[in-house]
Amino acid sequence: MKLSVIMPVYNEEKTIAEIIRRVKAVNLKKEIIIVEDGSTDKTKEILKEIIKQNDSQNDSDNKITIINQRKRHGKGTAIRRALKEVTGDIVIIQDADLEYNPAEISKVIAPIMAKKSKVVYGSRVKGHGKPFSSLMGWIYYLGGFSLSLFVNLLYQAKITDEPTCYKAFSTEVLKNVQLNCQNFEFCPEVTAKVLKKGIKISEVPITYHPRSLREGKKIGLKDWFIAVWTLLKYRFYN
Ligand SMILES: Nc1nc2c(ncn2[C@@H]2O[C@H](COP(=O)(O)OP(=O)(O)OP(=O)(O)O)[C@@H](O)[C@H]2O)c(=O)[nH]1
Ligand SMILES: [Mg+2]
Repeated sequence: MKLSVIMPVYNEEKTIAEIIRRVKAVNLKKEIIIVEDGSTDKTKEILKEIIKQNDSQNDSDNKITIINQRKRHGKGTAIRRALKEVTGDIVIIQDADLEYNPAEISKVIAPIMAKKSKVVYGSRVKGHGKPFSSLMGWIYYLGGFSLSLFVNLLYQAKITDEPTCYKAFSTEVLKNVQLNCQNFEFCPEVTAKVLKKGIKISEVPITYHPRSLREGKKIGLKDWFIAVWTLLKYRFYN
């Protein structure tokens, strides 16, 4: 089975080369689809260099496609754009920072490979057992915890980590979800629509190394409210 790794990228000059190296190191046949949105730092130049090197290596197990958009359109738009290029059997979302560990991708997609699940989320809650050391870490933890609770109440689900980045899907399922998201509401929208189709979301424990807003995190409080609204909207309308 082939894996498609979708990587949305905006201003990640510090981590983009390392995250691509780590994803390539995963021992699976895969394609990496990167959507970069007019970054204002050196991300674009670094990506150009990476694609040059990758093309010269002619590594058919690690095909990299880079889509450069002129303007910032948001993580959700980037994922929807990348989906048009997907040729693999399984899709996973991989952020371009180092918060999630690509060495755990095989573990996350294993239930899909084994045809036991169609959708699997990597759960930081199951992986950690306890929240993080900083105040900011706690705030983000509680934000995520409350969204998971809300999903379980509204959609009769049983998940522990709704806003996790590591969301893996059988391609056929993801391509059949009609997505409208532009920004970080990709997570609540896809969760809502998968559950509404009656598809079970399985979870696998994963580790997490959170970064701060100062270190480049772009999601914020506003996105929590948008997530709540998105979950309500898709529960009661369309
Ligand atoms: N192409 C694109 N990527 C974006 C945009 N905004 C954020 N990203 C990328 O989306 C990923 C997630 O952003 P983060 O700021 O790390 O947010 P997070 O808290 O990890 O968010 P989630 O994992 O989405 O819950 C990173 O790889 C960002 O570079 C955007 O406007 N366009
Ligand atoms: Mg992140």
